[in-house]
Parts: sequence; structure tokens; C-alpha cells
Amino acid sequence: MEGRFYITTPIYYVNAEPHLGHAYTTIVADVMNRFHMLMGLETYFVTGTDEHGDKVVKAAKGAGEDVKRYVDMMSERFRNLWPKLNITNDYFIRTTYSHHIETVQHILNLVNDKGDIYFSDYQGMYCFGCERFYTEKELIDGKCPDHMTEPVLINEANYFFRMSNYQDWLIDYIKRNPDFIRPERYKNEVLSFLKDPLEDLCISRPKKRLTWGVPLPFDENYVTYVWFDALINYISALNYPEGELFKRFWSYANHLIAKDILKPHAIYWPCMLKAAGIEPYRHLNVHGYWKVDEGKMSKSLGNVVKPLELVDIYGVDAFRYFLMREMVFGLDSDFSEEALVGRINADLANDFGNLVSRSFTMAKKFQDGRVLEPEVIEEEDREIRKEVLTTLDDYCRFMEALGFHKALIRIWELIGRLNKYIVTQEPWVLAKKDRARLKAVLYYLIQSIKAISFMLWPFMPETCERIQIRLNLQKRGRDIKIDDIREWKDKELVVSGPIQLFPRVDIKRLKKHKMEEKKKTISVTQKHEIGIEEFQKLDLRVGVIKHAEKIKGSKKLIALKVDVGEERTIVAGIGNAYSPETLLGKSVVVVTNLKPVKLMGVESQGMLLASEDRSGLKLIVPDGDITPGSQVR
Ligand code: ME8
Repeated sequence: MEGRFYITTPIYYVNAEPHLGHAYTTIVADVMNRFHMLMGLETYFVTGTDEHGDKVVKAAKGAGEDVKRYVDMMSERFRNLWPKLNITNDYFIRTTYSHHIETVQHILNLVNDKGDIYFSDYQGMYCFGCERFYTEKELIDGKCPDHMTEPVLINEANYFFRMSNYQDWLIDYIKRNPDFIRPERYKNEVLSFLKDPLEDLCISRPKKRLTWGVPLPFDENYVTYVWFDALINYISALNYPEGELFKRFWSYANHLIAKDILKPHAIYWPCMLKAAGIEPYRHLNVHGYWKVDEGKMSKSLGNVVKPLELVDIYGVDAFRYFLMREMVFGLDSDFSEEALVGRINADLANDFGNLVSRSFTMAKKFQDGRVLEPEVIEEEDREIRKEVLTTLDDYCRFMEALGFHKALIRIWELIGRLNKYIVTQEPWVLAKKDRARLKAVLYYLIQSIKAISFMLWPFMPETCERIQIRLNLQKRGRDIKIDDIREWKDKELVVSGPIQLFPRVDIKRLKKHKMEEKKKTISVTQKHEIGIEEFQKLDLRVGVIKHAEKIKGSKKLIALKVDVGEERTIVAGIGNAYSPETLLGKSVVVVTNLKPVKLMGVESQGMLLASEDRSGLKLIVPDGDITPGSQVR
């Protein structure tokens, strides 16, 4: 593989919180970026936020915020999410940055000077959700196909980009460069769209309707249409035209998007680049949608999947692995937490986790962690080496062709093979009767795990680096290059201890919680209201835990002495979530006027308030010091 690698994600609209779809695209970009690092290429990775236009203004108003303050706040949510998903972006672009705005105006001037922009009256059907005009043909039953709302007829004078001038050039370019748009189905979709005459693109919005945008440099009464502004981020992020980054990376540009924004990227953007005298990007890589319950995720349906919630529960690598393994790049996939747990238990805890933990434990137990190059090897060992090398070749081929799930399937075949190797070689038997064979088997196992940790690093960087640290490798993470996998010539590897990579997830517990959550939401909405007098019957007070001990014979129950102005004995079912020592000195909220009850022989004179979700049970605590016995209102 030669050259450099420049990867971009869409810049996301700041009118909504980041969700699973945004996380997926950005994780794929990260996996591609890390893979190219592994291949020894110099890489550059850009993501960011799209902050102009009607939608954003509406969202800011809806939130009762000033627009600039709103976009700053929302942009931060995206920017702060990426480190939590271990994203290696080099730059985060915002369309409100002044250098981006200057680049947009520079391109507008270039295209205008060339005579490719004209002013004209226009009447058309406008969808505010998409921020664009629709032709009759594009509408479904007179409605916008994305928003299923009727567009509004708008009549106004605007500036237009002569996109039609570039139609023939674009068709020819796509045909001559078959992997310009990939996978192929999307290339075909674009070519089929281009069979009809291309309309010119309306690239302005009058300021009387919208002020939140980049002003047209040649008419102060207009701002730039959001797509003509947004697409340019891909070059303003590289400091076009003079920037060193632009010179180094533009010819290697790989855009990554979902199919929703195929048209602007496959049609508007190449035409804009051509008009501005800039060479086209190298590849447009298009993936499908994540769906939930076979439908689109949407706020109104309440089925938006929040990446951080899943990462908090299952860990970032399990989440990354699942997304990359489950979706066939280019096609739609259905998301379910059950499927995620299924993969964690089967692929990660069972296959991969067991292989590594068994091998490390045996190396430690039988050879005190010293894994030495063997003097004698057998055919079975040679076969293992061969399998690692063919896996590596297949892996590279799949990764380059966007077949991420295939690359993972191939690695899991190798993992399966290694687990079998353990079963057939029986190192625990060899430890008793054939130390020379044991040495060879452990060496081939640990070398293979090392190779796997290099290949899987783009997908699960944290886990792989943990393995590499346990193996005391000098080169780790992004210092490792593909040839390091081929070499296989360590004289000695040292396993410094056992390792547990992925704990199994209890699917029954997950299901129980889901049911309870559902019941809770239903009961919250259906519960009948109570008057304040009824609520005031409860005597809630702040208490401080003075003493705690488990009740013999019960896993869950803890007997507490709590100072609520006076000392009370309270029996609480919190033993699964808290150990007695961690409770001492904690402030809590106590219901003090409940009728006492006896639990396992101990009289409980009150109840602590707590809440529980999938992440576990937590006590409700005051936000700061409050004297014990103070009333909770
Ligand atoms: O379109 N499945 O921003 P956006 C998979 N600002 N990916 C999904 C997804 C889903 N269900 N939903 C969203 C915009 N995505 C413009 C882009 S670029 C110059 C301007 C991902 O916030 C996917 O990458 O609506 C999709 O293309 C993108 O989010 C749309 O993000």
C-alpha cells in the first residue's frame, strides 16, 4: 500500500444529540484510519459539526437559546463523545470557524468568476427538514421521502450553480473510475440518477428568510445554501488552498457517509470541485442505516440509541466490535441490545477472551511466563503459522475492500483454530510428560495471540493494547506496522500475568431490567395523581449511615444504624450493590414514618430511597452536606 490516507466523516448537524448512527460512521472512520496506520501510511482524520441553516436556528429557538451559544454547546457534545469512543481524529472542524467561512467565500468567488453562478427567479417545493428544493419526481405522494411531510411552495429570486455543465464530465468520470463511489450499488444508483438531466443547484437563501449562514461574497442580501457551505469543510479542514495539509493529503481523500447524503456527496461535491479547479476526492464510501425494531431511529418514536449508555454498560471495545461485526458495510442492519450481548458472550468472552486467558495462564503456570523460541517444531505448529499468515493476507484484502465484518470473521476462524490447537495438543498433559513440545505449543499460541492483537487493534484498541502490555512488547498500538506481524522471530516473549478481557453478560438480568423499565415507563404515565396533602404524609429525612453489617443468611439484606436526628435501625436490600464498608458515613434519604417490619428477624424502622436501572442499583443521596434529620421536601 502506497501514499497517504485522508479520511473524513460527515460533519454532523448540531440540532440533535449524537446517536448510534453518528457513532457508527465515526467508529468506521477510526477503524479505517488505524488500519492505514498499521499499514505504515501517514494518515489524517477529520470529523466535525455542521452548524448553519434553518434547522439549527429552529432547534436553538426550541431550546430557548441564543443560536451561537446553542451551536457551541451542541458541538461540544460531539467533540466530547469521540475520546470516549477512542476516536483518533486529528482535527475537529466547525462550519462556524472563520477560516472555514473564508474558504467557502473563496470557492464561491472562484466559481462565480468562472461564470458558473447566475441569478434567477425560482419557484419550487421546499422541504425545511432537508433544507432543499424538491422536483415533483422526487416526491412520494407529494411528500418529502425523508420527512414524509409536504414541502412548501416557495417563490423567490436566488443564485444558482450551473451543475448541469458538469453532468457529462461526471458520468464519464464515474465510469472511468469504477471505485470512485463504493460499494457498487451506490455507484449504480448515482449513474441511474444521472440518466435524467441534472438541474442547476440553488446555492443561496435570502437573508430576509435566513441570516444564520455564510454571506455570499458577491451579494450581501444572501447567505450560502447549507450544502454548498458544509461540503467545503473537507478542504477547509486541510487549509485549502495554501495549506501544507491540503498539498499532502487531498489526493488521498476518502469520504465516509451513510446513504442519506449520497446525492450531495456524489453529485454536488464533485461538480463543485471541478468548477473550482480542484481534483475530485479519491473514494466516496457509503454505508447503510442502523435501524431499531426494523424502523428508523427517531426522537419521536423514543427509540434513539445513545452510544454512551451502551459504552458505560458494556465497554467501548465490545461496542466497537459489535458495530463493525454486525453490519455488512453498505447494507442496513437492525440494532438490538440482545444481539450485542449475544456477541459479547459468544465471540468476545467465550472465543477470544478464553483463548487469551487460557494461554496466558498456562504460560505463567507451566513456564513462569517465559515463552521461548522452540528448538523442535512439528507439522501442527507450522500449520498454525501458515494459518496466521493467510489470515493476515485475507484480513488486508477485506479491510481494503471495506469488508470489515469479513475481516473479523476471518480472525475468528483463526481464533477457533487456536482454541482447537489447545484442545488437541493438551498443554496440561505436555507439562507433565513432554516439556519440549509444551515449549513449542506455548510459543505458537502466544505468537499467534500477539499477531491477533495487531490485527484487531483498529477495532478494539484498548483490549489489544492491554494484551500487548501483558506481553511486555516494546512496540505497541500505533507503533506497530504490518511487517511486525509477518516476522514472527521473537527469541523470547514474557507473559507477565493472567488476563481477563471480557466478562460474560447475564442476558436474563438484561431482559428483566428491560421489562421493568418498560413497566416503569408505562406506570409513570398511567399512575393516578395524588394531591400535595397526600405527599406530605410521608416523612422524608436526610440520614447518615453510622454502622452497617450484612444480615447472616441473606445475600441482599444489610442492617444499618442511621442517624436521622435520632438513631434508627433500617434493613435495606442493597447488599448486591454495596458492601457494608462503603456505606459508612454516606448521607442518604430515609422514609421515617413507615410502619416497622421485621426482616430476617431484625426490625426495620424506615426505608432508604434508591433507584435502579441496567447499570445497577444506586442510593439517592443529597447534593452536599446536610444536617442529619433535616426534612426532604
Ligand atoms: O447529514 N445509521 O448531518 P447528520 C447509520 N450535516 N448512520 C447514520 C444513521 C443511521 N440510522 N443516522 C445518521 C448531515 N447516521 C449533514 C452532513 S457533510 C458535508 C454534512 C450518520 O447529523 C451517517 O453518517 O444528519 C449519516 O450520513 C450522517 O450520520 C448524517 O448526519
